[in-house]
Amino acid sequence: MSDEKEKLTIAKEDKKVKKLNLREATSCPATLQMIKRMDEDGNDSVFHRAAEMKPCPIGAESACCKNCFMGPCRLNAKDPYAKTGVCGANIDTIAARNFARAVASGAAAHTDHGMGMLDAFRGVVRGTVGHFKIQDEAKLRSVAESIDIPTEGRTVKEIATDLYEELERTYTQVEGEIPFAKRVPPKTLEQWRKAGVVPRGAMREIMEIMHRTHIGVDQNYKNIVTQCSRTALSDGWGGSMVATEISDIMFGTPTPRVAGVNMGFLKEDHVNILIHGHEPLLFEGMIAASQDPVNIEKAKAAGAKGINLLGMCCSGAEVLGRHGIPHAGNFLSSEPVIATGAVDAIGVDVQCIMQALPKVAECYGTKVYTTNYRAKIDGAIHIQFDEHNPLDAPTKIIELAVERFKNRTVKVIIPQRQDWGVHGFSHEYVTYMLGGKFRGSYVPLNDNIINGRIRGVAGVVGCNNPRVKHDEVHVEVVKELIKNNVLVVQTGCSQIALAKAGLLKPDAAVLAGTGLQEVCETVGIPPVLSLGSCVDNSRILIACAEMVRMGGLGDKISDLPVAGCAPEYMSEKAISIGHYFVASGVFTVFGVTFPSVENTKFHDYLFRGLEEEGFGKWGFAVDPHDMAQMMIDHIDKKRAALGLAEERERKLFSMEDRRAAEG
Ligand code: SF4
Ligand code: MSK
Repeated sequence: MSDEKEKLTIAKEDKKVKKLNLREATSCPATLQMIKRMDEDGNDSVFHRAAEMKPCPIGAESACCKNCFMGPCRLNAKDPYAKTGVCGANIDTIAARNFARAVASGAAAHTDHGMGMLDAFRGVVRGTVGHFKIQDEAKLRSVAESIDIPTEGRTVKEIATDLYEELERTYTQVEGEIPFAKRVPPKTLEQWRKAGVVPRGAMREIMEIMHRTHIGVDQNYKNIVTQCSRTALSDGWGGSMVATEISDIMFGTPTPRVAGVNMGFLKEDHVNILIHGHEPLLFEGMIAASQDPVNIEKAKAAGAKGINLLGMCCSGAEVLGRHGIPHAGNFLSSEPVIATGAVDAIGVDVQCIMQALPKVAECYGTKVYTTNYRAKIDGAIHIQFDEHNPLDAPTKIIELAVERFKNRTVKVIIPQRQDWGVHGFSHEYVTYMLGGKFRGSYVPLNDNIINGRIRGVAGVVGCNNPRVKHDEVHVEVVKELIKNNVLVVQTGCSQIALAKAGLLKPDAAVLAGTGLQEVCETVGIPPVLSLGSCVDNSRILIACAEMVRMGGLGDKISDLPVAGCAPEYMSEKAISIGHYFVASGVFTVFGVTFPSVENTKFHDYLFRGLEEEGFGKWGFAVDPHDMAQMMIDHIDKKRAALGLAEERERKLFSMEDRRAAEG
């Protein structure tokens, strides 16, 4: 190549590659330190790739259809009704179908996760699974009773067998209502029945949505949204709820415990193993294998002081609350944590595992081990996890991690950040903490909402997305909410962001408004409660149902002064979660971008029409303060409708008040 031509090529390349502004990428100091290291080492990360990859504007606005091969058809989001697709599909149909397919994929991910849990539970019930067993019999009984399975005078095996068979219907049933529909407040269920959205079985709903979004089938956006609701509800009150409840029954219902988050929990002198993904089975197997004296001895023989386990993403969020295992970071930290050089093995199962991990692992001398036949990755080593022998794959991974520890060649740099907080709230614990062992109920929560100390409750959940500054939006939304006396409950990567920001500590109550602060100090809780992984959003649904059942806040979920948001979402699962909250009656605000075209009938239906029909509705904002304000306004609207706009508590008049009143 001539000099001139070479210069031109380099100039072109420079123009193409937008430089990543590291400081604007993340508000997490540990992640920043590691992406700087990656940058200096010439390795790219999700942040670098996001800077280089401009989102396709047509796809981003859901104005593109690829549902048949006469297309792809691109409509103009600025003039959405100017054109149709080749088949005549208009913008409302195209956007609704795209949205519906995201709901289907997200719901499938959660329900398949739940199915994985049910597979293991079936093995436990039938005695074909080694090591795992039913650890929480009280939870087994309460879940069984909630769907009318008799428990009085029956053995654990009898109840568990019936529960397994009943919950299998969540997936396979072709007519009728999914079992957990029995937990839905009666007035909400009545409204679902009228609207035709009570799920039959998840497999049927997901199959039907894929059929209805095929070319030439459902071409009425409202009808498509109805099936979105039915499918999303089969996730929230179906697949996700089964996943949560079975995990609690098999591995124990979480109770609050102090646990640590961030990369500072890696230990240079230990064999560090990271578990990343979603289903708790691999992690539970790994916990047991890492405590096996034989495996500990192998690590010591290699010169390590022991085996150090850490979680990542939702796998980590679940065991953080259940067992207090430290958490290394949320979704966008999954590459940076490998760049520490301290990770000796990364075991992954399903969901949110970036294909880039094996390459980053190679750069820092470590390995990624896939363990679920559903999720293999080029460049990773596959060691199949078998729930019948749940310690086998973890033991192999430990052995390979020990080998890597012995042969570490990469300089280890561990960011010195350790953030402590309280994790592991569950709907059961919220009952207990407010009323004690014998008077446990949601009455004190409802009372504090009625008397105005707590303005309302907000769920702040979901992923990270490199299109916005990592963690910052989560943290700012939550700070604004608690300042305004809104109690916040959290799941997934969002709660890890808040844990890193120190808001999961009881002393974070000083950042709350006076009413919420008073409640937190009396009960001894933080103003932000961490509930677990993505599937544990089902705990929020159960809490909403319980608030309705306790009375004083209306008779439907849509009456409650509650709201939800996913400020940095990125996954299709988040769309399914958002839509099951909306269909359940909750106002739900998303950040980053929204997959619909403004000024269209479909968009208006999601953002306004659904509420008119008695459901919740969608909202969208990019700025965290706008997001919080939208939620607060909605909470106030619901309080006003319940007649709670004014503080109801008796106010003692001071002398000054008396003088003012007497004029
Ligand atoms: Fe185009 Fe219609 Fe085919 Fe979609 S289904 S790609 S709008 S022709
Ligand atoms: S892991 S779905 S990035 S919360 Fe559940 Fe985090 Fe979102 Fe994955």
